[in-house]
Amino acid sequence: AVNSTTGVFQSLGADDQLAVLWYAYTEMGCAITPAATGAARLQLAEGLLNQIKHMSHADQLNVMRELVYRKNTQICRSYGTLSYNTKLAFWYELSELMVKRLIVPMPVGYQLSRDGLEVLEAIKALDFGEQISVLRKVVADMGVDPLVD
Ligand code: 45D
Repeated sequence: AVNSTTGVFQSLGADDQLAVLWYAYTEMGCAITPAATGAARLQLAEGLLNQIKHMSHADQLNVMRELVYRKNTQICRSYGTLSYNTKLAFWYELSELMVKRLIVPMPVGYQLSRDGLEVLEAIKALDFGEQISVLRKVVADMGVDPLVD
């Protein structure tokens, strides 16, 4: 179930992937404590997060789309140096910053596509540990591994 859900997630377009991640965050939000994500971990991603925080909303969205599409940019390469859990913590922090309006928010009344809804339902049907596995795989594949590219 973890592998098939991951596969279908990755076949979505960038906007659908970002929207599904957002809804997964809103559903899991309270289950993931900031303590679990680890302040130490976030320090490693801090430079990257600061860089993104200072961009316009349009650029912030672009950066997230480029991470999904693995564009070979400076940001995608520095993201690629992070460990799997730090990548998860990075996305978690981005959604926290969206809530604080420091990162481009979801458009009001945003409608997830049918495919996106299906993937979201598939993720919701998994148990918590499996959900973390799907999310970890998904964010691990984003960005660019600087040693490979
Ligand atoms: O205009 O270290 C659209 C544990 C449309 C413990 C848009 C853990 C067009 C160990 C694209 C929709 C394993 C628990 C706009 C860690 C449009 C440990 C914008 C786990 C504006 C770390 C969309 C942590 C946008 C976990 C901006 C499970 C979407 C972390 C942005 C989970 C979406 C984190 C974002 C999750 C989603 C983060 C930023 C699920 C982030 C989700």
